Amino acid sequence: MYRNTPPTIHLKDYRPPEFLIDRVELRFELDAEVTRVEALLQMRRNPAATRGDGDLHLDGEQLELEHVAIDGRPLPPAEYRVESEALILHHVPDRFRLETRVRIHPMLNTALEGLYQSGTLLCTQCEAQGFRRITYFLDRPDVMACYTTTLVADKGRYPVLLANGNPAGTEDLGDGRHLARWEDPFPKPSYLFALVAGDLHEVADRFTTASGRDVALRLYVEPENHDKCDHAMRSLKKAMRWDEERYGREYDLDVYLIVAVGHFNMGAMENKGLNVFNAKYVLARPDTATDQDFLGIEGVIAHEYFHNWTGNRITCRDWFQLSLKEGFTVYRDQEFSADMGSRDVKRIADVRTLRARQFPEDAGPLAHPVRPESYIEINNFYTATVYEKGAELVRMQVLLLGPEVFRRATDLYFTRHDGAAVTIEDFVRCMEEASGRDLTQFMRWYSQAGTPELTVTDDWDAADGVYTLTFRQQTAPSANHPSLGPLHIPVAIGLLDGAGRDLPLRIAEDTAEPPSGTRVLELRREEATYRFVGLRARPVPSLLRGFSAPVRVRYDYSDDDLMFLMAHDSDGFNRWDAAQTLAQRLLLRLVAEPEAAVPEGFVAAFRRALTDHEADPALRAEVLKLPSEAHLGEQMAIVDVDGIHRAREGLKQAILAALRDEFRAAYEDHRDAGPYELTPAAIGRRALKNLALGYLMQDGDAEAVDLCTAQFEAGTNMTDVIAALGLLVDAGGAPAERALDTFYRRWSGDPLVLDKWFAVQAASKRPDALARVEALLGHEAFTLRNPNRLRSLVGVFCNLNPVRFHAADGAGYRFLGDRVLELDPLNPQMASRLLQALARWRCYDPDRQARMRAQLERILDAVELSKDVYEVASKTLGEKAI
Ligand code: B3K
Ligand code: ZN
Repeated sequence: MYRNTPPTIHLKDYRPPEFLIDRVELRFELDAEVTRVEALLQMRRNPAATRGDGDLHLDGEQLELEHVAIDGRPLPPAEYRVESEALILHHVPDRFRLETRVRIHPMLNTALEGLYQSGTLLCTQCEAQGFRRITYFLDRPDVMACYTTTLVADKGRYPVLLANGNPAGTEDLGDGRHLARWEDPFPKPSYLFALVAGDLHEVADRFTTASGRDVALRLYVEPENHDKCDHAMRSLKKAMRWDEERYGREYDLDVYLIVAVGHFNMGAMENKGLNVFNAKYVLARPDTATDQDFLGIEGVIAHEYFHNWTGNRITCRDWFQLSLKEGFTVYRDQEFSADMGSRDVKRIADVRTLRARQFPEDAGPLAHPVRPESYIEINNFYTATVYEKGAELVRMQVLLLGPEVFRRATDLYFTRHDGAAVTIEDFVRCMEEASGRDLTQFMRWYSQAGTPELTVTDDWDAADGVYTLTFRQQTAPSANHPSLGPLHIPVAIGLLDGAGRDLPLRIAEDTAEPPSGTRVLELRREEATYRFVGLRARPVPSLLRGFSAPVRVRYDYSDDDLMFLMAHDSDGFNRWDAAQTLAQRLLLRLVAEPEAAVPEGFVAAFRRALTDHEADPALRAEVLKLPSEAHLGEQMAIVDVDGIHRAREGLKQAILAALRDEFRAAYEDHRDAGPYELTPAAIGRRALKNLALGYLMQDGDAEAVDLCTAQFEAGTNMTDVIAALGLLVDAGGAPAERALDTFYRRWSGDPLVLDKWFAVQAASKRPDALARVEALLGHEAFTLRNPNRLRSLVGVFCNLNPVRFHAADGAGYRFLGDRVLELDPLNPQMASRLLQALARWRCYDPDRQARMRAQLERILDAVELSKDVYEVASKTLGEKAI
């Protein structure tokens, strides 16, 4: 907790560690109240380091030191100093064995960082800097060591004892306690350390690697969840096979363990050989989890598994390089999911996320490059920019190199850097060497904050049959982030003829046969012009196909062009994007002119999309989903909160009035005929059916309410049940209350399902949503101490219910301020995440701005603040430029 300004850490200050640690032996006497940790570290001076003051500085927080010795000699107090975040040993030899013993208190650990209690389990979370809450250490990723871990605990309370690596024996200690030893032969940074102890149910399976090694796979869950593990285990095996086939990467230990815990700050953690997961990303049964939950599990299981090579075997030199592992691993999991399901649907979902989370971040006070240059609290940098934009940077490199060359480049990366802690330059250098290309200019993407804008103009010369496209790129500089000059941007484009077919893309200078279909243009200058020759008529351009670069494109399409692309573009992503642009444009017009009519052409285009029985239902559902209120707000200089809500609800109403019969038919045609299936086709059918139900419920029509109630009552799968419940809650009245009651009675014993009950109420469109959310804070099942519960009520209200959160009286902001101040002493990471709902405060009208600002100032005035919240509040207010 900080009273004064906490220090800022800079990338330019990076120095290699003065000491290295070759071996780590840990012994834990586990107990929820008091755990003792003995550490034995084989240390030596780093020959590559510049010599400091001769002292050894070890990181440590909230540790009670009981014993410290060097080479077996206990140190007298004159030879060391304990500070609040360090243990400093004076004048240590060049090579020595350090022994420490500390006491820690898992039960009092509400920050969920280090060793903590979740239910009756004990578990750890060390990334980024949690290991220093377990023992004194050089807690930085470029110190890699081999670990042996011994766990001692009560046999009754903690029958299962897990740590990283391979099992290396167990013992009954005869006094009611037992012991388990684990050895991890692969050097790793401390952030990948993990242990778990508790009464866990084990689900076992096996995997034979491509080279014939046998790996034991085990999933550990609390006993009542034993029947919700199949999907996670299947996902793991698919991910293991995929990484062998696509990247030639095999698993390396004898066991792969995943533990599901109920209290977890984020999604999951890739600890070597022992992943710890938020239960939300493991447990699923069709009656408890939605299709999106199932897909989320598949993606996160794969993501953590892929980290074994991209993150664990090869790790980050320092935390500024976080995107080295996260950007690449997100790219890998996105591609895995695309291969497992529908590629276009996956790309649409990923771009939706990027635009909804990363673009606003990049345009606001918390903007930072994919490789940040400074931070106060590293936990604040696990962001959409580092993860999602980082993945886009890898995707662009794949596009520039082509898949075969990219594979050669990753082979080189894995061979060259195995066992090392490296930088983003090291990664890009492998791309350069494998391809022979110069990516110096491309590297700017990693240092440039802000979303580039690409303005496109065109010209048609009918006499010569030449179509000219001119691209102008610009990235707006901001206070802390200058513009670094033009970026190297791959722009995939197509040109459509009057019948909607792709034309050959012949540029005057071409010597080889040009591609017909898609051509990737590589922009390198502020402005670039391409002349396409040999055309008979003016084509319609399809720009940035597949979203080939994380930029905003400005091109003056006519509505007719957009409808044409919606119907004909061979690029599935751009068909969807054309529909989004069309709807966005109409919605923004309706915000400005509430009385404006909905053009007949728009309704006709929606009708075609809805009734196009040839098209994949999943894609149809995506096309028919209107841009979110938050997304529309991002397009306005001053967000008109109520105007946007009114326009969007009004347009849905108008679409329903015109297409009611078509929606009814779509609903009927896409009901599940047989038992629940988790195929892309079945998921797509349910998506379209529930989208249709959403439109049908738009005017509170009694027949629709009956249909919705019937779906809620009959539903055997959670996808259908929760979709119906959400719509009933939005409609309000007795049917909603009855359904909420039924749902609660049925599911109050299942925390993950109960989270959904909180979430649908927090997302409600009803004017009394905040009152309800406030009342739910007092509900017996609510607690601030469980991150999932907190996210489902407070997080959903503040982030996914813009019209109620941004109510003009500022009550939503006060509510948020209260929660942040209440939460900060307990769990700074969660408090700081929550506070980010105010990041875009400058985009609102003066009244709302003043009210948001007042909350930010009130928070900053608090006597004691965590670094996490201090950093976000101060940067958001912009008072202290960092
Ligand atoms: N590497 C972890 C995230 C750790 C967050 C620490 N605040 C999960 C992941 O990205 O796979
Ligand atoms: Zn990750």
